[in-house]
Amino acid sequence: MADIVLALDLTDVKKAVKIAEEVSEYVSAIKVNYPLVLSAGVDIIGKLSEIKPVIADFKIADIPYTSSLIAEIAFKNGAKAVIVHGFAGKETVQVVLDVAKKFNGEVYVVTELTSSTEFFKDVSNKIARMAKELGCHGIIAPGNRADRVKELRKIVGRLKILCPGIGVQGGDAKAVVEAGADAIIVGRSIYNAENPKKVAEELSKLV
Ligand code: 3DU
Repeated sequence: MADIVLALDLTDVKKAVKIAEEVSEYVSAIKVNYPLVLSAGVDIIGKLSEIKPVIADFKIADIPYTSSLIAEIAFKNGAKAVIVHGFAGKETVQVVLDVAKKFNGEVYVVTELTSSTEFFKDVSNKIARMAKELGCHGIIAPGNRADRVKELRKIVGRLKILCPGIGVQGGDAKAVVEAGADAIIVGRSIYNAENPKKVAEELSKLV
């Protein structure tokens, strides 16, 4: 049994909150990204946290100092977890982890993007190893490539694997869960559906 994380990439704040409320019983967390936070302001993290734990997907990928400031803002505003790009390097991931610890928060590391293989293919496994060695809580793995999820599972052991790329991007929910995902991250297939609640319910039965 896997969880569903709602990727709420809407720029209409009212609609975002409405959908989060509608599907809340079927999702374990809400992932916010730049489109919503830049539209609504950072307070949206706290607001959505009242519905479900929020994962701040800022794909932090800067020098350690700047990265620590971004993580601090996310956690101070109520995020339960942040997402950091593994390619930014060990020092960056470590400072983000240090900030997370202060807030009892979690850190997920992007190993490779669903949309790109050309550069990531050589570093993705290394990033996964680093995430495990540093004691991160999990990784973000490509849900549109179940074979990669399977390989990454072997590397990260019991770390959590969260997989975007389901539905609109072509990934199959059942296949990635069988490959070892702990959660699927789903955005457009839910929030653009005529009946988001129904889609979330169906997905929850599937995984
Ligand atoms: O394709 P969807 O609408 O289900 O949204 C997927 C979300 O996951 C979206 O917020 C995107 O920024 C994020 N994501 C990926 O799609 C692929 C990745 O490799 C990492 C994050």
